[in-house]
Amino acid sequence: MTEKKLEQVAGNGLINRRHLLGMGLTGMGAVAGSRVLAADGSGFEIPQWSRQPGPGPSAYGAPSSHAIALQRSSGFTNPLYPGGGASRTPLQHLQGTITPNSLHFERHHAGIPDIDPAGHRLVINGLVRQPLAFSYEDLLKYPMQSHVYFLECSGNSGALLRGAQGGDVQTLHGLVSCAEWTGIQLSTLLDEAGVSDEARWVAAVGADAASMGRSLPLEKAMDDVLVALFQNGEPVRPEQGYPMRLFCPGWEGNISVKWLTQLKLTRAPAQFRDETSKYTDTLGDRRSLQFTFPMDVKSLITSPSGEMSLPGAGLYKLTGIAWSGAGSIARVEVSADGGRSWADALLESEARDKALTRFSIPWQWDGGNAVLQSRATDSAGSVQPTRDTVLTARGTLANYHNPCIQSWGVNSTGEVSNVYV
Ligand SMILES: Nc1nc2c(c(=O)[nH]1)N[C@H]1C(S)=C(S)[C@@H](COP(=O)(O)O)O[C@H]1N2
Ligand SMILES: [Mo]
Repeated sequence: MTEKKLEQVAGNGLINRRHLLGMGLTGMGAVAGSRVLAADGSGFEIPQWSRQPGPGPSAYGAPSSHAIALQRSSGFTNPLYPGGGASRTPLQHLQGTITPNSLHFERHHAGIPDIDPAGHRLVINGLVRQPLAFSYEDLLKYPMQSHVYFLECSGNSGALLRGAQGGDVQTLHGLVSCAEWTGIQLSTLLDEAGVSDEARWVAAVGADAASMGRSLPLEKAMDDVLVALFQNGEPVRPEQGYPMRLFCPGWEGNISVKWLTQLKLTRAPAQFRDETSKYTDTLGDRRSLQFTFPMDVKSLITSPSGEMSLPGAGLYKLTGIAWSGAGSIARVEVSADGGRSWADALLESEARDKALTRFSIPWQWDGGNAVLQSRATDSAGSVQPTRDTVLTARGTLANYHNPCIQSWGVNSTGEVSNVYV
């Protein structure tokens, strides 16, 4: 077999991304291990499953029994906090950019309410010309828009600020997902109620037992916020806010209030619990920043990633996801030597605003130690920072909004783990 020459573009084995674009990797072992057939086609056998018909159609599909059983993972649940908790998306096993609804991460403050849409109302009141109450049926009659957007909890990746040891990408970073959200532009509903001149904020409240509320600046409410009723084409799942949720693109997950039941126009923020005692950013001098909504530019290598193990030296395809609350992803660079040298990754999905982007790059592992990192740049020109930069800027009391570069160490036995460099 002829060995094609692989062009190294950065230290410790990073290969030109163009090899993923038709320059080919055949004959190189680890990535393409395909068998060559005899010219007459002999050696190709008809498998058992092609010899008789299988079962017929089904009512609601399920993954192949041969595919890996994908599962959300949940952490510690607190008995003093019924229904509170989170589950995380298995990023290490997904490809592309859309999170299947069954695997979208969850974060609940008082569990999932069992809402009958026939009895649910969305009320718009406060500083408006005429208060309105919409039923689910009313809302279905409005024109809708569909957009692919990521959703990320601002607590995602917080464990890295605290120096977490070990962990896979799901545990460390699984509070981010991406879906096509379909709904009504919030501005349409607010215009119908007639917003008064003195209104500046919208207090959004959910119908869960937590009555979780957040204050949304009117400017954002009139811009790109949706009242979302559908998620990847089907009604929003109960976990995601059925029958309707607020969706604030690019902003911390907490403000996308689920099970949305009230929008009250006000002069000032309501100072809800989740914008005073939680979801504020405490600085080194113990002052706290409030209303830090946008999510920063960020990326992660999802494979190989923490707790995986590489079978042996050879050629691998590194892949991961990148996103930014400020726009689209312009560039992702990858390093295999802990940030000393960088190479551009291939962007495998279209550049969409406030959505996940998939990247890849080939890597020739020589069997020695390596530190794999990715660094994203967004359409606004912001570059993903290192952990040291984040810790210097935010201090050690910060819990939320950690966009730092993730480092995956690979040792000579092929074990991959979360490391700090
Ligand atoms: N009513 C209500 N809305 C809520 C929450 C909640 O507990 N109750 N959790 C918030 C938080 S902290 C996040 S990160 C997102 C999570 O959305 P998801 O569960 O659909 O992923 O919803 C937000 N909206
Ligand atoms: Mo969150």
